[in-house]
Amino acid sequence: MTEIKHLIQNNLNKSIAESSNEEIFEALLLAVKELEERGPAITGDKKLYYISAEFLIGKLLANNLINLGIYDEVKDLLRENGKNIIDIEEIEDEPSLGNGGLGRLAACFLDSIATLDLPGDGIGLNYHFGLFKQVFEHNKQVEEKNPWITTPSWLSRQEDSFQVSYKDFTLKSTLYDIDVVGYNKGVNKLHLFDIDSLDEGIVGEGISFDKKDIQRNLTLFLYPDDSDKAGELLRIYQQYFMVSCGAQYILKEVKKKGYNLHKLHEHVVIQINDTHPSMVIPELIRLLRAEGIEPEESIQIVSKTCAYTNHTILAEALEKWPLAYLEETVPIIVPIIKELAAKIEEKYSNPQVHIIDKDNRVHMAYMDIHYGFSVNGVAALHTEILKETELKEFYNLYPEKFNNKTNGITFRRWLLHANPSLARLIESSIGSEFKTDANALEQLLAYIDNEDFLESLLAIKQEKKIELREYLLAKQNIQINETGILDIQIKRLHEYKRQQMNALFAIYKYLEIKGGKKPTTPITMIFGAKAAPAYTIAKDIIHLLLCLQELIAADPEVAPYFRLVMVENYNVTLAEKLIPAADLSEQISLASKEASGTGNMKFMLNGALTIGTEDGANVEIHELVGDDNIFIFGASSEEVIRLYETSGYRAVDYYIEDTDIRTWIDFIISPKLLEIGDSEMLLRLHAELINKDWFMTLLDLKDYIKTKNEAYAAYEERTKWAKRMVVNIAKAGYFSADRTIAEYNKDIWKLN
Ligand code: GL2
Repeated sequence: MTEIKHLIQNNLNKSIAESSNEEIFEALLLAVKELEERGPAITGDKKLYYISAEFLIGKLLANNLINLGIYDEVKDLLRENGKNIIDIEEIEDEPSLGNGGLGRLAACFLDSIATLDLPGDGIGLNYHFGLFKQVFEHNKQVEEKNPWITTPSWLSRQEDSFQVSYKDFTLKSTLYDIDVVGYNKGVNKLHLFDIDSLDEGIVGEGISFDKKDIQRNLTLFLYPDDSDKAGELLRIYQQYFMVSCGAQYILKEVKKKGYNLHKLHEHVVIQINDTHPSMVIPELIRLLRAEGIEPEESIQIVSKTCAYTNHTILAEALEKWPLAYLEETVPIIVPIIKELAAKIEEKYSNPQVHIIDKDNRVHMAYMDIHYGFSVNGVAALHTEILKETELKEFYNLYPEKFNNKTNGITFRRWLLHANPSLARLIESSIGSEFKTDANALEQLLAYIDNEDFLESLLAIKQEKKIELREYLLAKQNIQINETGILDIQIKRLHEYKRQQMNALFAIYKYLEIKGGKKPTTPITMIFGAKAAPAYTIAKDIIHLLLCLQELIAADPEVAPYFRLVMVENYNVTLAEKLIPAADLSEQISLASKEASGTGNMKFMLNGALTIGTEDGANVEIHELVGDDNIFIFGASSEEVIRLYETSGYRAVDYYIEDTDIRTWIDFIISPKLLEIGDSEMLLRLHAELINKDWFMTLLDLKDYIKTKNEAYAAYEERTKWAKRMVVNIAKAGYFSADRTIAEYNKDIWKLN
């Protein structure tokens, strides 16, 4: 009997055939954990700590079985006993520890770090109810808590515990670890800090709770509503808890290994993922001083240990905490922050680079840049914008600190697990090298004229659409048409990502069909997105999409040709079903605003063609696949930045001057939609688009419609389309997170 079979059997008190799917899932989870415990811990002289508010890790069972190299064995074993591994995978609740791309990136990175055999752990928080669960009621988003921690669980409680001091009280941490197993390699850890005094019972209606009761609410939710002061303070409490526990844990490990704290940077590198963990800098300085290290030296040590990744240029996402708020919550590090700020003020007169601004707000990113040794953006264009525009003054001071690390994704989850049929086709064509070296996918270009290969590729896409149709029908009672083109936009809801532009396309298409112009191939548009609970316009856009879904489905003149659906509670699990089935990948952010995007890479790898702006990593996708294999439209980032600088965009001008645009926008408040929807929400969105439109929807709308019609027409030529799919898959190797992590290690971390 093989090891895994033995372990599963030990955890069941009956045969596999007699056990329920739930029992098998639990036995498998325990068996996998046991194998991981036995696996080799990855060690080395220097270790990375990746600190992040989010780790959007997705379900772990299949992922870990794949990485342990026993997925097929377990699948066969279950089948022999009349069980289907897919049904067992369904049992698992998806961990709710992330929000979007930034959190998913952190998860892909942990996978690649372990796979490349680099010693590197994640540090974060154990949010019991995660982000939130999205449900739709009356065509509106409603938020509910999302409990995901079950027994047994991937979390293993540890002995380590630390004190974290706030102004009025102290909290004692507990630690839960999740194993991170690399592909056929060793094991790192994801450390999630928590408190025992948490009280899940304080959550009332929806996701409401007393934001001031920190000892009971600290780790309830990721990104609790910060639209009022209590919410902002709670976020500071959370962030400081994460970094203080993290820093104490790091120093404990270093001391245990007997390293000299004066040489911390030779043994530790801390990657600060966006600004949520920035307080690790003053906290680590504080702790080193408590260990007896001189004030100035402690600053020098920390500056050689910390590196910062910027993930956005959106001003509202670059955190600036009022100094008064920090004094109210974490006074213990305020003198250090002031000291760090004063040193900069002494050195540089330019107020644009000062950490504390004239309104007494602390700019977390600026602290990271001054007191870290590396600053990176997440795609080539993004890094250029940081250097030339957003962080220009800092680039002038420290050109040597700035570097680019174009994002990547783990092909284990996004190809091997999400699309095993495609992985098999690839393997049968070019061998298995691509599983460990993604660049080997380029060999697929040799198959571009191979009719059998192209047919197989199209057949797999079709198979995935049928699987998706069945899944959505069973899980969400959503009907989609598996014949025709599947056009998908899945990502967080934000005006800069311009789901509203795609909604206006839907309105245009609906009216065109009503006018008698029927598409030759049926069109299915799928959306998936959560809106931040306090983001009013984002919720209005979801409302519009859901109203359009209802309107179109109920219209017999249109429904046979055109469907729009919005999946509920979009998450990693749904992404794994949607992406392999997609034909068209919507990456339509306003140029300059999407730092990178990573969904774009997942779609490409699965043979979807991109319709997108020259933004983020789309630019690099475009370069790799060439003009013929992508649909690019819209204003360039230079044009957009100029328009912002000169206040040269006025949505109302488009509305007044272009009758088409006016028709589509006014449709939002047409009797048909007002009958279905909430007039306040529709009227507000209508007014917003005409009077504000901060992300320039109308600037690119017509070009978008024209380009999407071209893409739909191109889809009709099936063989030509299949060849384009080949190019996209073949060129996706560059976007392996293994490549990204190898670059981080070579340029920043320098782990052996
Ligand atoms: C993001 C960016 O918006 C996104 O473009 C990028 O791909 C990811 C990962 O680098 O980071 N920044 C951010 O705050 N979130 C992102 O997804 N939430």
